[in-house]
Amino acid sequence: MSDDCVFCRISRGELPAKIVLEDEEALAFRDLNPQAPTHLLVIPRRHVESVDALEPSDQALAGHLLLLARKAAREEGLSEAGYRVVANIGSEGGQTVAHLHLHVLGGRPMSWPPG
Ligand code: DGP
Repeated sequence: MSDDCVFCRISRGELPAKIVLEDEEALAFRDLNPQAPTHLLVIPRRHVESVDALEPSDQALAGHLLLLARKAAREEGLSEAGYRVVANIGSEGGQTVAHLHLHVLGGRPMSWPPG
């Protein structure tokens, strides 16, 4: 837990967010600055800085986040057409919030490679 981490504060209900799914371990909410018609963020409640900070003991949590991303995508109606799950890591990876999050993007065709 981190007192001033924006995603920890959302997880604790101290900052508003449009939450679409939540459980004891994780939550999914709408990105404030959406890059696609549907843009969700999936985060662990526990403060983990990034995918790169995951430990072998976090295996269950890592899987849980992926399954929550899949569940949220299904509930948003993205599964048939397809969607993208991406994690930005560190400064060159484009990470701006230092709390692990999976972006779930859908509702339009995605291009590759990413910028
Ligand atoms: P990244 O660049 O991968 O670290 O993505 C961080 C995302 O978090 C970015 O798309 C904008 C979003 N974001 C930042 N602050 C907030 C916030 O307070 N609420 C919500 N819902 N999203 C936020």
